[in-house]
Amino acid sequence: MAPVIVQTTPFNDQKPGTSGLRKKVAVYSQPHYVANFVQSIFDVMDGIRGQTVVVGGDGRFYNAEAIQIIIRMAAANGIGRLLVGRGGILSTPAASNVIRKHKAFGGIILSASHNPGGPDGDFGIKYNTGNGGPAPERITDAIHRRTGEITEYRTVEAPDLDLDRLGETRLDGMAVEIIDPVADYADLMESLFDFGRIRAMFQGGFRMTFDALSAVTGPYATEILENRLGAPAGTVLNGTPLPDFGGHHPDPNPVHAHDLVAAMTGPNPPDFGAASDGDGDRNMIMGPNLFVTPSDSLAVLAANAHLAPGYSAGLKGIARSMPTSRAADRVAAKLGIPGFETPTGWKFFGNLLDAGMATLCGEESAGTGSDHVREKDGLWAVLLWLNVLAVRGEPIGRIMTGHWREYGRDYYTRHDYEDIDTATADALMADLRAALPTLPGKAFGDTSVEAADDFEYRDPVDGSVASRQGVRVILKDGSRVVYRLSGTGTGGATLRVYMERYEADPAGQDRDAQEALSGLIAIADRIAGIRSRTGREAPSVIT
Ligand code: G16
Repeated sequence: MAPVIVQTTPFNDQKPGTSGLRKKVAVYSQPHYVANFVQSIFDVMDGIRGQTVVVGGDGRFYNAEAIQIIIRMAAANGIGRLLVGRGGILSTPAASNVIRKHKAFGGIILSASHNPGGPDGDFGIKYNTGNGGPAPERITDAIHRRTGEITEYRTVEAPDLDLDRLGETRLDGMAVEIIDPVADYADLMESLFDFGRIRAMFQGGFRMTFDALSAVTGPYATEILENRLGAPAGTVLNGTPLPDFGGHHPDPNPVHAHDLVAAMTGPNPPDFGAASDGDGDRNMIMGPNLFVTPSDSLAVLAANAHLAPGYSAGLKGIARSMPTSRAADRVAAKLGIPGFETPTGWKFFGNLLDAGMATLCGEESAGTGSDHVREKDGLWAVLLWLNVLAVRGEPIGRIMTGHWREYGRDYYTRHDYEDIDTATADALMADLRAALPTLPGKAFGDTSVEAADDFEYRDPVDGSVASRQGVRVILKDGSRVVYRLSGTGTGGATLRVYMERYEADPAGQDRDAQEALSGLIAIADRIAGIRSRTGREAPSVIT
């Protein structure tokens, strides 16, 4: 079968964002759109010929079509062996694990993560390198440059492969192996956590609800929680992955995970509640009538990780993205280990994990993970929580208040203004940046600005610099406001405003976060003029 060379012309919108190239399905399904991007990956990744590559996606609408295009192109581009998740499905952390376990050259992951799916929803493709993690910016920049020059791509003429049958076939000179998407991942989890103890906790009547939001984690959660850990059938809600996520917005937050929130705030709530997102890398943690912020979750998990067998030797360091609250820094300080502050995007953790400088990483955007893979990992976070709960034998609410009493509480909230006019959002950020030198000393009520900057990160391992990563305003009392535009949306712009205030006094630690932060929320609006510029009276989503 000779490769077919197809002539093409560049698309001018193939610049990867925070995590790969995310676009509406209508954009992705244009002729040559997937092929141009994938050929650009193959062109840029020197040495990929003859190697093993992993392919899988979150199963959303257009996954099946895109994966067949990629398989044919992989054969034409001389890939030696392609590992494909059964049905074309692999959760993002499972794909990271497969890349590492099989020492693959890299992987192509089809996912738009927490973005909505279906014909009118979003689709995405990203490239992960041999360490299992998202490609760093120098590679995504090179891929983007290539998309602007491309004139042809290579494919083979062949019928669609049957992706539902496990085992090996050949396409042209390339071996294609269809692998079980769940087994390796479930084994990895079993190697990190005390399944015996968690099983005993379930046997003792512990109840939990896991909402898979009709997305990719359903089969993983059912296998691990119900089959291996003995949680009763029905523990996993919405456990069948559907191409349109059954109409769910697969973003695990208090707004979109409504079935979970209803269960956890209704009569006789379970002891523990959790949800994951479209591709299985995010997590949401709840207790009865309690939402644990991702920032707090990272801090509590860091303080208790040694209770799980995989982390009993202790942590080497803790890394968090800049907008994530500083709660984890307090734990790092107490443990006497380094704490790192990186830009938003899991790709920035890769070097720290590879160099053995950090063990746990987390982001306010519902991502937590460790050095077991190179992606954030929703079910991993849930299992570490279960391990901690099983060993400590205390309700989650008590663990949270105990943590705040010991370390103080970082009240935290994120306000998202979704789908605002791009020009308005860009102007708001440009004016904020321009105002940075004038902000220090400026008074707001009984406080004033201590410092303000645009976050810049120098990677301590390779020295690469990422600038313009978000505007930070620190007030005299240490409170902080961060402004940045989302890099994962596909329509208009999303302004994210992150606010936090530290409360050391135990008497003040049990308030509602929105109420405790109301003064800071008002200051954040005054500094940036959010309401007057966007015309929005309130954020679209509050987490
Ligand atoms: C992606 C990245 C995360 C990042 C998040 C937020 O998450 O993988 O590391 O924190 O985007 O992005 P933004 O604030 O730019 O929208 P996911 O789960 O969408 O892959």
